Amino acid sequence: MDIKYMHRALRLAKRGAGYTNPNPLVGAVLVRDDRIIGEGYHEAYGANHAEINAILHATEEVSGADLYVTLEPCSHYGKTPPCAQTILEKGIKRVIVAAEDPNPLVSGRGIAMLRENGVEVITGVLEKESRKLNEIFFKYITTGKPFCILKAAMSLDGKIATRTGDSQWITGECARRQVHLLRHRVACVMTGIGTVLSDDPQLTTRLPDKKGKDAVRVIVDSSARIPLSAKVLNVDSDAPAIVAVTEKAQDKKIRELERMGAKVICMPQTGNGVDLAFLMKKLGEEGLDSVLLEGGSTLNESALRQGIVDKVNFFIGPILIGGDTAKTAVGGRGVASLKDAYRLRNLCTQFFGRGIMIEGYLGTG
Ligand code: AOF
Ligand code: ZN
Repeated sequence: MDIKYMHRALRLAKRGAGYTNPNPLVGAVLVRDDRIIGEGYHEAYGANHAEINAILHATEEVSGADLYVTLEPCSHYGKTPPCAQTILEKGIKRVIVAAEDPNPLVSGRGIAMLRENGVEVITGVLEKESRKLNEIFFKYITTGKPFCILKAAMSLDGKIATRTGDSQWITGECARRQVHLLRHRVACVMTGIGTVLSDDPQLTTRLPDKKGKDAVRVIVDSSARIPLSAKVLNVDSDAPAIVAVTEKAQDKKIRELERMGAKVICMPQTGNGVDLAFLMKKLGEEGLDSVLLEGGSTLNESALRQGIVDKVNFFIGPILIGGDTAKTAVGGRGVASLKDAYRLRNLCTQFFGRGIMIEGYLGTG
């Protein structure tokens, strides 16, 4: 029973995807006598927390009911009063929690507050699923750095383009739609100047029925070579563009970019190129909790080498391209010895049309 209602709460939580950043996705279900009497989710950043929406939508008195919630109820005064307090006031008798809130302002205090006041609290129900749903929130709230997903579309032999640079389209419609869902989900979409010059992408979210929100477009461009006519700077979007440059960029060009409404961030130059870890920190300070890296082979390799990538989503189309000079998903110098290879864990695969997506996590966390 606990699992059934928590599954429902997780499904509700997902409806907030793309709208709650940098806050978590949370769902809540109120149950009495094996009947749902109220449900809700966190719909948008700054709006009611999930528990409050479930209470507000309840079709009957909630006192004595059970509350299933995918994240520990909060105990702090933030944009809204503490949910744990409302739960106590409403006389809810049992609270079933999927995952403890990693927010240092809460982390266990919500559960403690409920228990101290006589509410039965059960924890860890579908915890893994809840943590995965909020992997962005868990990283961002504990480190202040965005969760970074490296996405690449490639042939079965690992090429992201032919030797002439032709890359449209290696994967099918189904996989491309999934990429647009990812763009909707994250705070930023990031690419390099090489991709802007060769493909002139828009990096906006284009889902059927004009659904979805645009992410902030981030262009890594150390010398500020981006043409003022580039689509990423000119698309009609509520989300701004950020151009990440180094001191190599000319002041005049920086001013021109700023006049067009772009934000310019100046990154330090490191021995190996631009300091992407610094850029991640800066984006985090802007409240941006996640980055979908849609770079070319050079940027992908730098990102991996500098340790900013949390997971990869490799979309593989059922074609073979070949060619010694055709670019692969991860370029640069690469590692010399297999012991230095980037190893992925928690692998999973998914089919998209005739293509396949492989997901894997980096790091040891
Ligand atoms: C949410 N939605 O459903 C729950 C949250 O910025 P505030 O005041 O809305 O508080 C955000 C914190 O509240 C968030 O970091 C998390 O720790 C806790 N729980 N947040 O936005 C919710 N349950
Ligand atoms: Zn709350």
